[in-house]
Amino acid sequence: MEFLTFEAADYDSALKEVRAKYGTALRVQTRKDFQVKNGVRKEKRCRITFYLVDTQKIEEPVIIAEEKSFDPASHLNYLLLENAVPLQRMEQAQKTLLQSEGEIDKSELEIEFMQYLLEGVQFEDSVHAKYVVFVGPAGVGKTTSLVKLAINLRAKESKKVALLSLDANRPGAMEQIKSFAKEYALPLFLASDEQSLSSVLPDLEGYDHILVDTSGRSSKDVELEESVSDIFKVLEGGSCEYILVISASSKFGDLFNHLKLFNEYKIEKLLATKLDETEELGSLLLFAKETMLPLAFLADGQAIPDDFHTAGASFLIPRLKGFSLDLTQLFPSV
Ligand SMILES: Nc1nc2c(ncn2[C@@H]2O[C@H](COP(=O)(O)OP(=O)(O)O)[C@@H](O)[C@H]2O)c(=O)[nH]1
Ligand SMILES: [Mg+2]
Repeated sequence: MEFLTFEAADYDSALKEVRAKYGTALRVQTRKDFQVKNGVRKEKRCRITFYLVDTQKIEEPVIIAEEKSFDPASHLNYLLLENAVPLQRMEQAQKTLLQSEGEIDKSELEIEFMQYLLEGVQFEDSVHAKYVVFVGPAGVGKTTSLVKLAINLRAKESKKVALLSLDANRPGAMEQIKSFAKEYALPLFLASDEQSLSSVLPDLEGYDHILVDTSGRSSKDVELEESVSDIFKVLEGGSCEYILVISASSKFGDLFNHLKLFNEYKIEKLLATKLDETEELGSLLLFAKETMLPLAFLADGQAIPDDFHTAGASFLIPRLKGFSLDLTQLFPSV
């Protein structure tokens, strides 16, 4: 690179003249302002040092698009849709989030929306009772999640864990849990009525946790489940907690229906499955918030035991959609 110098009465004229001679592809490196004597008068001068730039490498000027004025209502609508906030709650969300007087910018609105979804959602990351009963609709992922939880409790908390299946009569169900028990070396006990349960109870004494698998229930087969209810009465003599297993991709209204199917039990917490099948967390989060049932565990795939996590904001927040904020930055360790 070659440096050239040029001198003129002032900086502006020096620049103007070198530009006239060399074009605009030049960069001024230094500028020196000084005075020279011209007879009795002193004259101002300016000397610049400059170099010519390779015009081929000159970057295209960046045209900064004029930023459109921010419209909170339409951005909020976008966030509500992206996260599938149920229609029944849209108006409430709009009222809550757009009421503040004064300007709100995009980041503030996004933070407030995130708080709206998460505030009030409780998390609980373990089980406390001896008998942990998994209930929920058929096919939601009860058996798979129960095996994942058993492996986790054994590996991470060094608990002595056994499985108890009350789903012994349904074709296919028995083979499924037997093969899981064998593959992951988990002790398995079976009971189909009050009597058979009473006979296995003494064998269950030495375990910290017995994870109880049940058959799914739909609104049609409540009566079929009467015998299982009797079994639960026996279990409730010991310490017993119920976990409702729900699918993250279920509709908001259906989640409440699923809870209703088990309303004779005191559901204490939630396990949400199939987070890999949906990117929309609105229904799940609002359901957890409104029922005040803590989210305990999350499953995001079929792999046993890997696709299983204790529930927490650090898992859920980065999965929210439509944000211009980088949500992973809120939880740098994730
Ligand atoms: N994609 C996905 N599939 C799952 C998940 N959890 C369970 N499954 C699958 O859902 C199906 C039903 O699971 P299962 O545990 O038998 O459900 P159950 O009838 O409630 O006991 C099986 O094919 C599981 O592998 C999950 O988190 N994600
Ligand atoms: Mg099952």
